[in-house]
Amino acid sequence: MDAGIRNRRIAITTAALLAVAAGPAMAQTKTLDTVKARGTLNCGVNTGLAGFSMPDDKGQWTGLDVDLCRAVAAAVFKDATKVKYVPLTAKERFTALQSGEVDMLSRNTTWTMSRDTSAGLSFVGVNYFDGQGFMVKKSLGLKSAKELDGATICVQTGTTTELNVTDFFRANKLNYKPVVFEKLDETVAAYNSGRCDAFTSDHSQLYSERLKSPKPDDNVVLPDVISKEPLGPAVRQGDSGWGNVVRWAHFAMVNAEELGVTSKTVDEMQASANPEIRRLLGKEGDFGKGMGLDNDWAYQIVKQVGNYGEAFDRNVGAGSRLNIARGQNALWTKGGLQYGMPIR
Ligand SMILES: N[C@@H](CCC(=O)N[C@@H](CS)C(=O)NCC(=O)O)C(=O)O
Repeated sequence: MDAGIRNRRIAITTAALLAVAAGPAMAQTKTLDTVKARGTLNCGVNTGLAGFSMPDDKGQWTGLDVDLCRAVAAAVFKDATKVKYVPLTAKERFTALQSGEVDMLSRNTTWTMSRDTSAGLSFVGVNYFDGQGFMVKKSLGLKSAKELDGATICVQTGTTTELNVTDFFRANKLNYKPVVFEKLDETVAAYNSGRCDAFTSDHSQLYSERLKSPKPDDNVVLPDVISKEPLGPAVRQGDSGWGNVVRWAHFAMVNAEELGVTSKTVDEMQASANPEIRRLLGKEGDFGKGMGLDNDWAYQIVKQVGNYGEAFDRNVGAGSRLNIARGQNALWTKGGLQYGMPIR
């Protein structure tokens, strides 16, 4: 082998080894260390979406997305209350994450390729599988979105919703007139006042807004699902150590549900002989340490926030006013898509 090539190979190999050696350590000195030093998690959430993220009159936030912020705080600080909620509109959310104003986004945000690649974000999971639909006045007597030819449709800017609605009408060779707003309140108000025939958004949001509307029963959500909207948390690109914390906080909740570990049973489950439960709860292995946390990281999540099923039920499911069926958000063992990667 020619000496020049050999030297180059050695140099490349050395650089690769150094990168591998530096990789995990570097990742962990980023957001995780910043968050630990600050003592609170800055979590970007929706400004107010029932079931997902909503402040009450005392400023207490609840919702499925809020619970993910709480889970991360429980894993990092052993205290789910150490969260500063930063309400963000659809348009503001990505700059807030990119600029460092928030450490993570947990805000009904669809994981798309452009956002995950060129927008500087990194999606780390899906905490709610959704799809876009339409809400219309019951008095119109419509049965399907394909009957919306010529309709005026209220839509919010800065969302995937805008593009999907264009695609849907184009693909079905139908016409429509978009009325676009920057804020959700304006969009919904325009629909409620009769300025638009339909309001289009993710199905979960349609149910949430229907509930808030002056006369919920006057509105129907059409059965059509015109897109895939995998909603999930995102972190900044290039911060994989921090991404791991958020990703595994979600998986811990899903795995806990699958293993039957709830906020009520988690203490007694610490004595379980089931190896999967023992690893989840930090009784065996160093799974927390591998992320820069203590090994009871998932115990704290389940104890303080609950498993995924508990969070789903109380926020959006059978135990909530929204009463949304588990559907695609059921565990994979029950015909759904929620699947926690194994802790081992
Ligand atoms: N999942 C879609 C839509 C998410 C979204 O932001 N929806 C709007 C309503 S269509 C919303 O939540 N608005 C609340 C706000 O901007 O304050 C996306 O990621 O683009």
